[in-house]
Amino acid sequence: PAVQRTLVLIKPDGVRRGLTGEVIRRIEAKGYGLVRLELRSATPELLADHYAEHQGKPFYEPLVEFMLSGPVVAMVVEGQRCIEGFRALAGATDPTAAAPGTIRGDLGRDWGLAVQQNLVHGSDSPESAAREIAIWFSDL
Ligand code: DAT
Ligand code: MG
Repeated sequence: PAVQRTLVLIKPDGVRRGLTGEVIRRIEAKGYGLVRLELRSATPELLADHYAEHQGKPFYEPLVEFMLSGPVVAMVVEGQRCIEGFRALAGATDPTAAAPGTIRGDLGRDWGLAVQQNLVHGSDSPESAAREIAIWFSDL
């Protein structure tokens, strides 16, 4: 089925910088729907699950520390091909390289830190989306 759900996070830098509304605006302007939306505090256990693929990488510890540095906005977004579509809205992982017009390209930059503070997370495949939605919203 072409209608998909994806897990979107506004990371602590996005919440701290007051960009929550701007990110939601872009998702809604694209025509995607919000299934769930919650201000949440991550935990080390939840992040170990969420970022399981990155455990052992040099940026893993700073990534987890960053994700624990403040609240995040967790969302389940729905729409036709929204997994690929939200990744396109978000732009490349490195905010310096991310294209203008994208969330990371327009609003993010390199802060010279050990981890890329790039404002948002979006699931990268249907398998990741199903896994991540279950991690953040155990009733879905
Ligand atoms: P994405 O968030 O674009 O899916 P990812 O899953 O490869 O990227 O990495 C997860 C997060 O970890 C990413 O948003 C920022 C951080 N990160 C990834 N690669 C990094 C690197 N080489 N140096 C610093 N931080 C990195
Ligand atoms: Mg990823």
